Amino acid sequence: MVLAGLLGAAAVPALGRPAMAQDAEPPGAIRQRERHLLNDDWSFVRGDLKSAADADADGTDWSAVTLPHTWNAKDSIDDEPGYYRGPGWYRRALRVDDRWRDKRVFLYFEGANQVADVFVDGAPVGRHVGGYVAFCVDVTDQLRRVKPGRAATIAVRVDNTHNPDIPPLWADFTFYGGIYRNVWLVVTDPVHIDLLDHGSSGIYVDTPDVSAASADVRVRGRVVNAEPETTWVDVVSTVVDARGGEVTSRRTRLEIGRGEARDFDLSLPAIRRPRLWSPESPHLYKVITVVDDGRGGRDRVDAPLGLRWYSVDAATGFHLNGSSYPLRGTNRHQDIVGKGNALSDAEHVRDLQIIKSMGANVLRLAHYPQAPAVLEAADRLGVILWEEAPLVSTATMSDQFAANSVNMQVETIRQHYNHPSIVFRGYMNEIFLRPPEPEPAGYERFVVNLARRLEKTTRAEDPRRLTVMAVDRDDRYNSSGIADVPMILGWNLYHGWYYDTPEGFAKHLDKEHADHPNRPLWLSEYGADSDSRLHRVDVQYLPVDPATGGVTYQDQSIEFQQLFNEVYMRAINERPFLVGTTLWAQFEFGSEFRSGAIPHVNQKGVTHADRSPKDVFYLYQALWRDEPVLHIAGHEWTHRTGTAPDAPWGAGRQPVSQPVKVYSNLDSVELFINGRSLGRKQPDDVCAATWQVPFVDGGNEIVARGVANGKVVTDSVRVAFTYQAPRLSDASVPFRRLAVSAGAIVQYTDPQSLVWAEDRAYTDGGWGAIGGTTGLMRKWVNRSSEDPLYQTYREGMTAYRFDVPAGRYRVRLRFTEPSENARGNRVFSVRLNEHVLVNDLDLVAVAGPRTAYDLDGIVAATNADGLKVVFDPTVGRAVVSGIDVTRL
Ligand code: GCB
Repeated sequence: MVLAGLLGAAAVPALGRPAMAQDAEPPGAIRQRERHLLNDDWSFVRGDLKSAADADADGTDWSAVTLPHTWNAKDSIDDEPGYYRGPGWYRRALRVDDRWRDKRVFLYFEGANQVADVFVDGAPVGRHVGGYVAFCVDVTDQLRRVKPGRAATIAVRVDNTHNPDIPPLWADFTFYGGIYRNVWLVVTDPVHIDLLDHGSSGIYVDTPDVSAASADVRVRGRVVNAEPETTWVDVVSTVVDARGGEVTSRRTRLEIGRGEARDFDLSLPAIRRPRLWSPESPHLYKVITVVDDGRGGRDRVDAPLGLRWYSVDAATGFHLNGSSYPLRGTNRHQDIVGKGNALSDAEHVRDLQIIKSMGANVLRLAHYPQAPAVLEAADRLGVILWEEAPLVSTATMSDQFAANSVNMQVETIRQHYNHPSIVFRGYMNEIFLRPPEPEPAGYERFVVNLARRLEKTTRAEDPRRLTVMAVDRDDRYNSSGIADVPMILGWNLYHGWYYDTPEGFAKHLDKEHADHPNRPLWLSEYGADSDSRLHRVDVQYLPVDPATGGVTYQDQSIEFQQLFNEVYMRAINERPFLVGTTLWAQFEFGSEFRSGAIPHVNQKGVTHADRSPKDVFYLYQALWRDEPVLHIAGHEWTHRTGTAPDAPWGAGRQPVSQPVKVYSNLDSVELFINGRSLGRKQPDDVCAATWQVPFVDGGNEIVARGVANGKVVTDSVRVAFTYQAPRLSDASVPFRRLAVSAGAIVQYTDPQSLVWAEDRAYTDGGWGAIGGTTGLMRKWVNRSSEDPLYQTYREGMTAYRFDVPAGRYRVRLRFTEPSENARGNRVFSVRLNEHVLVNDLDLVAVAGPRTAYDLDGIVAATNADGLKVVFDPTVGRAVVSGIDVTRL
């Protein structure tokens, strides 16, 4: 859309109602300062303009956008590698209100990724570096040049180009660009509480001493006098309780010269028998600070206040308000796949509610500071936070990188100082994961020194919080000395996923604990990817490659993720020395380069990207919540297939025994299939109970039943089961259809609910592959959303055989070239019995590498031969990803 010409006054939208007007009147009846949300009526163009003045000119293809906005919501999830990293411009008209004539006017951005330059009518008013915290610019002088009632053009150039001096540099999440958080217009009197201290509220509340008996509150801040003469101001800080009643208060008087600012520091009379803040009882007070010059110049800023005290101990973990308090929870990115990082406040709050409903008491904000709405929700709902600066995986050995890193930490601390939910402050994640190549001399020393500097800054800025750093499984953290810098060391461990078996992580933690008995430890990440289209009947650990120590196949089934999390939770519960544990991750999130079963998405979420819980969510709920939890861990496995291998010839369709698991914190649970009880079981130490359930061909109703506090609790799920006879020509089980996911150890359910069975070797009378080896392509598939079907494959087989009865069959074949093979390096022919389906198929030539390619054919089978899909290689080895055989 092209917006013609300069936006005249007539086109300028009216501002909404001041956001704070509905607040209760504070003591002294001074309202909070005027704030207007400025999210509407922006225009956006991706790319650069020659100058800010062009934001006012014709000739650019602007499109209308509403904030929060990112330009990478879609290009980060398409088949094309990479996403746009460069500049984009936003502009908006702002009608200048007559009432602002003697006021100060500011623009407050909650976040823009990652460098933002702000202009008013072409004149620069401020620049901010760093994509994950707020910044504030004073636009008073520029707006004074605009006639009241006329409009100014606000233009913002935002740039998310990779910049070696701005963290984060490389990480497993997408660096979406844009003004992806709220923008506010703030109007104050000339005498006001400072807004320009690193984007903070200007008020810093401390609780130097809190106990059950009493709490000390100290309030610091700075008052600015933009009047043309010296003035006296009264500053009053008052603590009010949840009902608005005054609890304690103190005042002071300041003389402030014209154009000057003065600091104040108020120690309020102690609060006797305070109501404490905890995740179970997140009681909030409020600190209202008012300045008044007695001549109409006034300002007010409110800050949340939660009274709690805590400590950490290497042997006994975390303590809150005097009691041992194991922190159990999760990690979250600000991300919704398809929307990127441009989440509304309501979406942020919903995420926190989900986390709370799972029973988590702690949340690590990975790997950067998150929106104000997140922190407010954590205060209110009761979730302890670990907040961290976005130094991830690597650093640039430059003074500017170090300076930006320190500045980001200072901004984060000052902006979020008053949130009682924040207890932990981090500043690095797996910083030695990807050193620059080649690694410059002195790099390790640089990184360790940067950590020391960040630690020192954090302690100086925020002496009452606890510092923490997350590291990956690498000796370098110990050998370099960086592990000793923070107060707490967090380990991100992926035993059983990227390497080793799941139990390995407990051994690792035990060794660390024994080697460093005075170092408090946190399990900051652990997790496994999953996809609800993938299921594993006999779930087991992944085989470990003896040569590399890595796993040979990544089982992304829902069932493996459950097993993995159970193993971890069992070991976690046995290790009281752990300060905290935070699973990876609460929600699936966008990571452009990722290529699991759902490309561009990190699938380790215990909740899907759309926020629906995976079954494993209930493992945590059962473990962590006191309310009754009873959940069949099979709501995502509603279509199954299988064989009764020992069924006698001619016996018809037999029940097939497959496991069904229930997560519950009830004493005992009874499971039923189609109305028949399978007995009662007691959930184990990780709240799991599993039954072998005889599924019949067709519909099955599974019901779990328990009793909690005298009340019956149930859960149920319907499962459509497709029986496959062990011998396909058994007339008592007329053959219908059989689909196989070549190379897979899991079942795959396609969009039509057809279940593609696990691959297997041919057995007489049945079906399967003759020869060949299986493989898993760790790359996304072009031109299909059925990635998991195409990603697994078998190659080098001579045939797949199906010993079906005589008849006509439709055969659908699914192919992809899994390697970066060039054209001509793999050429093969495919026959359906004697009938040639394709000669000299070269997948790269017909489709390209890693691209879905399908062939269908019809063939007649005779009793003697059944159906053979024969692969004849001309060059290299034949490959196939799926075969679907339907009787016509
Ligand atoms: C990690 C990182 C995190 C990744 C995660 C994963 O160790 O800290 O950013 O997303 O592993 O899933 O690989």
